[in-house]
Amino acid sequence: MFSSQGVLVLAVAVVCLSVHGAYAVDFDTEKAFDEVGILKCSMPKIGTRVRPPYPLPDWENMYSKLDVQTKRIYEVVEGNPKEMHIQNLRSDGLLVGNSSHSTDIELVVYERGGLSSDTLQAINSIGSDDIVLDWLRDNNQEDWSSNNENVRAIPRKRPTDGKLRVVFIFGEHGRELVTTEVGEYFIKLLSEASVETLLPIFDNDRLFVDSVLKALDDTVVHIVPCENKSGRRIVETPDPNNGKSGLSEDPNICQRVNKRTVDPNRNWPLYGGVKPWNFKKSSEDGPGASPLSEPESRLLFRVYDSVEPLAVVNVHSGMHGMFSPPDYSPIMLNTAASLAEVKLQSQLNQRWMDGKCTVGAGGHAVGYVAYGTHNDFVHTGFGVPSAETWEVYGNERSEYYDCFGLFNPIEKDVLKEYVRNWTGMALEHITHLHQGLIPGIRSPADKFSEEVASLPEPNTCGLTESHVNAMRGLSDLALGRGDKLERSSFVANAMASTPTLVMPTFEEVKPRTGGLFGVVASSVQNGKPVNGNLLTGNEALGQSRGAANSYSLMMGSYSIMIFGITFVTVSYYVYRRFGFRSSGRRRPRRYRVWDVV
Ligand SMILES: *[C@@H]1O[C@H](CO)[C@@H](O)[C@H](O)[C@H]1NC(C)=O
Ligand SMILES: *[C@@H]1O[C@H](CO)[C@@H](O)[C@H](O)[C@H]1NC(C)=O
Ligand SMILES: CC(=O)N[C@H]1CO[C@H](CO)[C@@H](O)[C@@H]1O
Ligand SMILES: [Zn+2]
Repeated sequence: MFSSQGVLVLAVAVVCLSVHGAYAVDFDTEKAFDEVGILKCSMPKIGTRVRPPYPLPDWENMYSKLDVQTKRIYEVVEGNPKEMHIQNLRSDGLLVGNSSHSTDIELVVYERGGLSSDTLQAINSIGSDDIVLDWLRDNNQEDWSSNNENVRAIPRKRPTDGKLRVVFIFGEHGRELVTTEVGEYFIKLLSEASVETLLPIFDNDRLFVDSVLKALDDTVVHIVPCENKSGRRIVETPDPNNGKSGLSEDPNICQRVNKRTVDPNRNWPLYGGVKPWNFKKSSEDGPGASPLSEPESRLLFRVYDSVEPLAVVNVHSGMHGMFSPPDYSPIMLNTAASLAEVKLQSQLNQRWMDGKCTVGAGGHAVGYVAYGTHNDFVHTGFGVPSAETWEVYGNERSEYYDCFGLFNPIEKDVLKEYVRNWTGMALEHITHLHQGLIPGIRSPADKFSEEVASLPEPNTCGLTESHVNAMRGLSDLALGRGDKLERSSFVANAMASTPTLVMPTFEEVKPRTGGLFGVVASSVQNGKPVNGNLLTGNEALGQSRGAANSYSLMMGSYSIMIFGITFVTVSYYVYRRFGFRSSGRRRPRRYRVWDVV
């Protein structure tokens, strides 16, 4: 004889058992963050739920298909041959079986006042895929995939205090249509940049518009309006499943990866091929056959190698955010440049996005760590001092297959406002860079400017007490507060005491599943961090050896299972007795259904 409650509990037990089989391991991120002292940050969740049938892009009146957009961009550039140039670059990419996979990108260059011979020479001498193959041959990929001490940035030929060379990348993921709209508008606005055209963007602030134009006089802007053309074409292909729920296959509009299910933002050498601990086979972020195997990554590598930019912005959508490296760790870099950057990003966020953006380390702010990313390699491999990821729009309350609405505005005036605001943001970012506000770019690498020092302390993801202390010390130094020597050594100590949190990888978590209530004790072996371990900066550097701290970072799979059964059973009885009550507590965003960067 079974009561209905009994049947329910039995069903729950079966579900828990099968979930337990599928995900036999878990890693308690929250607990790890608490142990290492990561400060809580602002992660606003933006959006409203839309029910099926889901909206689809209006290609006639609102969004533009790739070919239409490309044609218009050529027209804009050809209308201003003195200041603009466009180059089509091809990569034959890799050979798979008997077929080769090639792709191409457009590279738009803008230099106010006229293209210099130096600029044109850099563009015209962008090398072939051989540049990439030579680098791969000359560099040990095991060093890069473990980010060890042999890793070296490609040396620069140009100084970092001359012309400001910046690169903006749009359309790395096909479904993020709003990004290519921002790119096209940015190109158009640059082509006719003047006091008259910029005043409406900057609220008629003449003084500020003058500083923007002054910055542009000293800047070369490089724009890739659509990095992933084939991914984008899949998204544009009509699909009978589009806009319907209850699908057995992902609709075209949800396409992120390229045709070979490789994500071009996991195909780079830093931590190349490393899978995160919670990697799922079916997931969207395949790293590819090997680092730089994909034609898209190769093309960008060739561009950076020749242009030698000082700043790169990689524009995505799926949420509102502004991130800096690293993507591979939830803890931000503790350098003057990173700390200044998050202060400036927070200011931009208030001004242009009413504070909707999550600001901070990529590996924290998006809710997951990622390996082999574009920005981490741009920062470490090309030594680009400022490598930012911008997430320009997201409806985080949209349903799973509402990919158009999740990644893109669905109303025309909203799209216009986002395009305008992020273009303003881009111009203001360039102005900051030109004014030397990010240390190391047209300014000393270890100092805050007075302007940055005067900005309020940001509520930023991936900061610890050490970051806050370093930020305060650097501000005191810039504003002449306190004893100079004492403050300098305070900053040095704060930076040296930055904790490191090494997240476990897929391979390392797997073998540790054994044991009832399995708890993984972490330790330091010969100064080498064992993954899942929490180390201080000094320990990670191997200066403090053999400290055998034990933390229980993992909840064993059995405890999850038993917890699950108990929780659901108790919840059920509580529900029967008292009904649901809204607790008003926001669940922190962690692991999203679709990846955004
Ligand atoms: C590749 O070409 C060779 C020779 O033409 C053929 O024998 C082989 O089956 C082809 N492989 C694939 C995967 O098509
Ligand atoms: C765009 O910027 C304006 C002016 O700063 C601001 O009022 C508006 O709310 C911004 N739009 C969004 C979507 O945040
Ligand atoms: C992300 C993406 O779709 N990239 C693709 C761009 O186009 C070529 C053509 O197939 C693909 O090889 C890339 O992977
Ligand atoms: Zn993206």
